[in-house]
Amino acid sequence: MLNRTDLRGKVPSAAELRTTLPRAEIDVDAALHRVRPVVEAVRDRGVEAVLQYTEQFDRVRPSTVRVPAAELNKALAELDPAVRAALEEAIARARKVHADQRRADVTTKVAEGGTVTERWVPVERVGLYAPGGLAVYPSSVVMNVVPAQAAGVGSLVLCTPPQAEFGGRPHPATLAAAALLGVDEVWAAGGAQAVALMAYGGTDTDGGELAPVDMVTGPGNIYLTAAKRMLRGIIGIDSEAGPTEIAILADETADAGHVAADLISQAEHDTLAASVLVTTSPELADAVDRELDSRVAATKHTERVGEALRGKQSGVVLVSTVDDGLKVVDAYAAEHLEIQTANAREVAARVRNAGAVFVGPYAPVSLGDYCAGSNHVLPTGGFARHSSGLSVQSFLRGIHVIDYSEQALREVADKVVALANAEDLPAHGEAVTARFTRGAS
Ligand code: HSO
Ligand code: ZN
Repeated sequence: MLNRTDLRGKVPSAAELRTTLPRAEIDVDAALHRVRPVVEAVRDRGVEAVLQYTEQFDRVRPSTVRVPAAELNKALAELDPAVRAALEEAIARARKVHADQRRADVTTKVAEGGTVTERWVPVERVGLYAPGGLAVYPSSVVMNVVPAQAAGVGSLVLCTPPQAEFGGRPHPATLAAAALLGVDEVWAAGGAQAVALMAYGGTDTDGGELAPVDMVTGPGNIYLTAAKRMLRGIIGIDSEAGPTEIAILADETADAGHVAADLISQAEHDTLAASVLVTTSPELADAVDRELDSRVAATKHTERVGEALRGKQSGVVLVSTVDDGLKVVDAYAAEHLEIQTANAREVAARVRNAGAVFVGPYAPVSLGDYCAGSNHVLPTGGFARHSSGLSVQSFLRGIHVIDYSEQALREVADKVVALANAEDLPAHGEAVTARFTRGAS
């Protein structure tokens, strides 16, 4: 069922691998053409334009963009107790991990009387996006809100699409997750119009003020990503999220049923989702194919999963050794990477590029999606070569505080002057010498 690439005995360079390995082509620039008029309309006409596009894309017109607090409380009160307990567990574990990510301010003594402090300050107001569409994502509310709160972000708004079947309000599970996390500002808007509204702000139909944010984070479809790319600069953004990806590095010790189940689990998100198996064992690849045949037929979202697995972005890569497999998965830089080999911990420690690494037979990606404590907003499309997943750090800015005494400045003055002159910027040097020249004011 899965396409095969045979790299046994001949693993190409990382640069070549990047072009050979299966990967979805996502043309965000092409989506920009569709998104630009939406963003400009929201900038110019505010909520009126948001509601116009909401009617067009979501087929519903909410009475207000802001969801009343009573609706949040009602959604929480009516939430299935088992789902509530699961969300509480997910929140508690995520809070535990993210609390440990907080960086302390550091003061470095550079010279006698001269210090540089890096002071970590949270972003003031953040907009978090939770998608609707093919699935509902209360878990993504958790993954966005927890690090922002742990960073100390004072003002949070959650934006998520309204649903026709809930009378123009977002899905109740999403509202309930917001309520559980203590987020009381929720706006019912989706896609590019939501990002534009968060960036520019607006006035709600009832006169309520929707204040602009400094930063927008959270996953969404290609139009949401295009809007984030377009508005970057007016707002900060997290890394651009594409369709989800799972890569599994496995040897003959892996369980074919588990491998198949995990490949299917992420294929369930999207027809463009990528499921890639990198293995030293052709026998395992054959067994996984057999498992996929029966499991794909039996799973709820058969069509979507089948399309994702047959797509050019998914497949099996055969390699001679686990070392070669590591070269392949490093070049691929998957959003999620499972290591299902002998000595999985040791192999996992050698991975250089991945959004998150799942070690051994009992750490499936689904665990990380919900309840591991790790974050599931992770870099896709090979961005794991240079970017990290969402964390407390995403919501902090490091401000350098420079504090030098007269004597400390005097000691380094001639160095500043020499460098300023070398750059033909003598006024830079004069700003220092002015402080030590007689009669200077
Ligand atoms: N695997 C997705 C996150 C998710 N899965 C949410 C289920 N719900 C991207 O990491
Ligand atoms: Zn998932």
